[in-house]
Amino acid sequence: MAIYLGLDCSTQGLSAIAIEVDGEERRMVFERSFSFDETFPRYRTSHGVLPSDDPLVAASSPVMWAEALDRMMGIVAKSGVDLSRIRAIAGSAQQHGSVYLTAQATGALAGLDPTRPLVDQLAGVFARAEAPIWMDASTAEQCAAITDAVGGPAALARLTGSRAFERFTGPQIRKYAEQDPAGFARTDRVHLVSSFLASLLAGRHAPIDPGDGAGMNLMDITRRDWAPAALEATAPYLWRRLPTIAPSWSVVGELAPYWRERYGFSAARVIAWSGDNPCSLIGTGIVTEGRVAISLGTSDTLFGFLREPRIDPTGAGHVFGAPTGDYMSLVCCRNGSLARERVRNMFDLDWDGFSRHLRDVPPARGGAIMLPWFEAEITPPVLDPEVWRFGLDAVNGPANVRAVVEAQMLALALHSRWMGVDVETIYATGGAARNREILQVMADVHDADVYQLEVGNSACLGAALRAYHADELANGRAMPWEDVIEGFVEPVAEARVRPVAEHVALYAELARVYEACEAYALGAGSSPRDLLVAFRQRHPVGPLPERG
Ligand code: XUL
Repeated sequence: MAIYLGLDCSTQGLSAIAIEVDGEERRMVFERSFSFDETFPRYRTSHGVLPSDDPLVAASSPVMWAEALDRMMGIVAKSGVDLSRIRAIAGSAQQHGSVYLTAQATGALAGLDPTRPLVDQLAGVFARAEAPIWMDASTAEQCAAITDAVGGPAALARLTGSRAFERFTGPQIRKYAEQDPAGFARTDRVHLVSSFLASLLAGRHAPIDPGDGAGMNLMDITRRDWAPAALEATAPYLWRRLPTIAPSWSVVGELAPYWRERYGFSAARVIAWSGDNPCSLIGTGIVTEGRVAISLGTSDTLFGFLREPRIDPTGAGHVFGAPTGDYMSLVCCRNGSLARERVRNMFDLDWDGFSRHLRDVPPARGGAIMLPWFEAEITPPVLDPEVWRFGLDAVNGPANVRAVVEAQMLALALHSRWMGVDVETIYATGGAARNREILQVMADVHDADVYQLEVGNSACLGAALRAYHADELANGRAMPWEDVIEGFVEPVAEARVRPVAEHVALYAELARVYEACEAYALGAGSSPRDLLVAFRQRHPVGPLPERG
């Protein structure tokens, strides 16, 4: 019976899932996660991010990711999973983050010594000690310069699938090349987090897949290859510093001797890694059009499957490659789990208390709106973080808890309209998808049935499923994706959350108030006061519990 291993290097930690497949019989045989902050305190990360004086800057440590990979492979080796049956390994990683390697990296990757820990062998490999990550918002200037050079936001979006975004790798590379030309001159290869970790496993430079490549503002979205105009607009001689782009199912090579000799793994195939959202697409079973998933993780994302690329005319969303060879649409809100956590902590709650507060307050109560921009926001674009409250004070715990969740759901709904999907079913994934009260708000705002999936970490599961698919393909068996995912991405039937008609109607009205508040806060609309007052007149406010 074959076993496939999926790894997921997220913002806050590393996970592994092993699945076993024997024809119709399929099951998960191993699942483990650890957080970077707790496991590797010496890197001084908070939620996986290095300390920074500039609130717009967010970076992490590529050495820490390497150490985490080494640790996890050691855990898998001792877990009792039969290593000789692991046929292929694929991975998922937070998108957009970049790792800058020197020319020494090629030799170091090829010559990893199994008798010494991985990180001890990476001295001299990094041209830059830190890796900017997707939470970075410090490249507005570089975004503007790249946009100009390519012919405007619409031209860049048509070419690469997105207008310029601060967190995307191209603007990050341009900033590095401008601010540290010596460091950039030392840079022989710029990897994404995904291709960097795949390179460590295979002992050679791995390609970037079109799922993650599309998050760079550098890849031609229709040709699935580097876009020369975007490369030129970004940094000198960039073409020779980038890995190749290859299909998501590419076999990078065999697991390097380091892993086999140090831990006893067999010569499993290493499959190209992809981004966490493209992997989640597979791990939530979205391999056809018309369904969407919402991932409530460090970031909140909403994504769906596309046969052809479709560009968001409002400039908020993205088109990425899908690991099936098709496309996916995505919107990403940065103030996801950390914003929920901020509100929870503000009122001294645990997650049960948070849920209780959500239950206590009726939907759309008083038309209250919070814009939870605790940190710079991606969707809508906000570089000066500020939390706005309309018809809401900062002291009532229950009202604030409901307001933060409602705002997050309303923002996802508003900014995903361009996808043109008539959402009937949503697959919910990510840590907060365990919370039924949050899923009820999701169902009511989107007027859709919401399903929780049996496996919570869909990015990691998606990676394991991609390993299975790619291994079969390499053996000459092209499996339909429906067959690949079967038995693994089952929604928990009893966990279906249905929309409540009365709430759906209320949220349709509240969405207009939300939209006006957002436009006002962004300096693009007049005061939402009249709308809010009218909402309150139609829906008089009942008493509010004073808890919190
Ligand atoms: C997607 C995005 C985040 C990261 C981290 O564009 O920036 O979802 O992938 O999860």
